[in-house]
Amino acid sequence: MYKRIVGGLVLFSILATLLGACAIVDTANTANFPTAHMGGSTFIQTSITLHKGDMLNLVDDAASTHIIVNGSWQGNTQKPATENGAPTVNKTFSGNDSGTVGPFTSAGTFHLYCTVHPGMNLTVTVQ
Ligand SMILES: [Cu+2]
Repeated sequence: MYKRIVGGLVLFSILATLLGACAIVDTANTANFPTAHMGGSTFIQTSITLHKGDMLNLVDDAASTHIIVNGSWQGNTQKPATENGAPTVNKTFSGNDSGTVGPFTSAGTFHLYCTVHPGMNLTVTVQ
């Protein structure tokens, strides 16, 4: 009985160490960069400020597909755009997932939108 408890404790501490190590690796990749969240059909925030060289983290908080590209919605019309100094963005989210776009290496104001949801625009200011 005593042996079983000790064995369980050892196993638990090994698992806790492994999980802890994974968590550290996961956050190290993305923690330093700004994050914009997406809901069911909108960006939760419609603008975000980055520093030159930053990546942009995008988090899909909903069970909703988003396809994020360069350009913007103007009314109900998609206006794809190539903006000088902006990285090419073409990132698909399938719901409750996240991803990174960039890096944004030039200062300026850039526009991203979702091809699925009319009006779903994000303005990225890089300084
Ligand atoms: Cu969308």
